[in-house]
Amino acid sequence: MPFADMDDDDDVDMADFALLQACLTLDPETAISDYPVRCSCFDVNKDEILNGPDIQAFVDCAAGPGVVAACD
Ligand SMILES: [Ca+2]
Ligand SMILES: [Ca+2]
Repeated sequence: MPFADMDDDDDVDMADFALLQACLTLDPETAISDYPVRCSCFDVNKDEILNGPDIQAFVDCAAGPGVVAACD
């Protein structure tokens, strides 16, 4: 399953982006380990914060609604 497919429908689209955005707007003082559990899946480079490389990885993975994502 693609790391960015947060709603488990095999694509990476705006619905998944909405969940990334929700994670991005959490209190920046909060450690990612304290985020809702799936937010940590967006931390692709595992540096414990959601930042530019993670967002770029999402963008690279996103294809659109109904398109099976090609990343993992
Ligand atoms: Ca999805
Ligand atoms: Ca990160």
